[in-house]
Amino acid sequence: MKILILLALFGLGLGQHNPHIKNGRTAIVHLFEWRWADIAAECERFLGPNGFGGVQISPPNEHIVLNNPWRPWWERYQPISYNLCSRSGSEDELRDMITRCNNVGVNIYVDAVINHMCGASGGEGNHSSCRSWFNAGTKDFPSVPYSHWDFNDNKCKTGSGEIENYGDINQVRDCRLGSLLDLALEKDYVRGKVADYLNKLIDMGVAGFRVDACKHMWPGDLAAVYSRVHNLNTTWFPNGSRPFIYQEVIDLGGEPITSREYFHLGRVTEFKYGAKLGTVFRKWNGEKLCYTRNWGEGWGFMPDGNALVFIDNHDNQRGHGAGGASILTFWDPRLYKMAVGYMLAHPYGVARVMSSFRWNRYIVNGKDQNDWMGPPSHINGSTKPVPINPDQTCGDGWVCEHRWRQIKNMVIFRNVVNGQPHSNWWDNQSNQVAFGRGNRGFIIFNNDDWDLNISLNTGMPGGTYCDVISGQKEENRCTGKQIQVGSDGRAHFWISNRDEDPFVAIHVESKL
Ligand code: AAO
Repeated sequence: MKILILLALFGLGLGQHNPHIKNGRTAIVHLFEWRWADIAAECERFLGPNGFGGVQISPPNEHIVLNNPWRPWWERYQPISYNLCSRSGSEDELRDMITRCNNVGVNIYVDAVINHMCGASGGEGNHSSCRSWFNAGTKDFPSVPYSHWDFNDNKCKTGSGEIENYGDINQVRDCRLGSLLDLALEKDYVRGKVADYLNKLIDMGVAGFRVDACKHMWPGDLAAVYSRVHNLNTTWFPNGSRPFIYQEVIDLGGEPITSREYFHLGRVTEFKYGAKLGTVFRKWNGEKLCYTRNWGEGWGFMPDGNALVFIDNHDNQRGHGAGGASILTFWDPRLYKMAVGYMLAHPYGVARVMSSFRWNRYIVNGKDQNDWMGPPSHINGSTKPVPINPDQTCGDGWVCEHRWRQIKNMVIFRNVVNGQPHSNWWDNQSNQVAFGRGNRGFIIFNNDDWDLNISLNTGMPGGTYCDVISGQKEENRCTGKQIQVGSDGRAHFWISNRDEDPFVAIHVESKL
């Protein structure tokens, strides 16, 4: 019996840190607000062929529909039920997408909003993505069903019923996050409803979950829910595979609730990563790229095996959540490409690439007045499809950072060097640095205001390599820079600080 308990705990503990990514792939892309039909097509035409390991999709459950402001992106974070129809499509379209992505080796990770339902002022009616009736005022969600018994109000001790102080762990977990009706996850009934929702998705073939707002749920309640979740669907995953769990916990220090409390349950989002790397590439607060020699745990980040890392996310690219002004996004493309390239070249963490939509930012006193704006939409509020231009970029306001040559090629770089150690570090004691990944890859950055001109040991086999930043290897030629590596592994690099992309990356599969 004891061994069974250990096995269960062990299974509960470790299995959920593994993203179950296939065929030597490594990176995840967040296709924020994409429709299921577009994700399915993108898996087949781009993500599979270019070695992306998985897609994080927007919450697929029924959510509120708002018109003040008009259809904000954050409708998706106000559940009305666990029916699988949403702004991104129907249950059938979701099922079809999961199958088609799995069939080309691209995993699907669902953004699971299980801490709460809609906002307290959500009103009454059927203004929801599947037209289910609800009454936020009386906490009545018949399509689950949930009633007022299933919410935390009696546990919250603040006057407003909302979180008023992040220094008080009971408030953070038992009161409303921004007036969102807080579910009583200590109740067996509620845990059962949440587990049923997650299990329906698991049985459809998803590989795991990004669990929203975990700071606001007691670890014990999450453990109880996770323990009820099925193993992955054996059509696509080995028997006994536990779902990959990565938990959104914003921990930049200074609060009693820390990421560490969630480590045993799955991976955790490391928000320090993007905030710090943004500061380094912006050269703020005296930060220099040469200081990143010990990047990762050396910078006080969580242990590698627990980390889910990213440069920006759907919140902090528009001033929500955390990270502040240092966060780099597609709005700062030159620095952003370097930061994403650095993340994908470095071995720390499971890396997630952001793929955004454009909105017309309108910043007043440092705050974007249009931070609420939803995805490219038709007049009737429905989300527009993602058109692919002849040059492989996306149209109609979809940014598709994951399709930018520099980022797509660094996703491939990360696959090629997977498992190789961080090696051959060099820096100029300022903002020119280089490092390798064993004998399979090498990258060098010039973020100083003068040219970089140096010969270095790359650790790579001799030969002619195509730089995958300024171009790539096509047939048997380089469309961008060529790097000559001698039989001693040494190569000469010249990078003007005026280059469009002042960094160079080579790997053994970009060798002529
Ligand atoms: C919307 C309206 C609200 C309205 C609500 C209900 O905006 O005014 O009350 O509806 O009607 C998203 C949007 C919200 C939206 C919500 C529901 O961002 O604006 O509310 O959908 O539609 C906290 C949570 C974190 C959360 C983050 C936004 O801990 O989990 O707030 N992120 C997730 C999702 C997010 C979603 C939700 C949760 C809700 O990614 O998209 O909200 O499902 C501190 C705390 C953090 C806290 C932030 C912001 O952060 O530490 O835990 O995040 O404050 O409240 C420095 C500090 C850092 C601090 C930061 C900001 O960086 O180091 O600790 O400053 O103060």
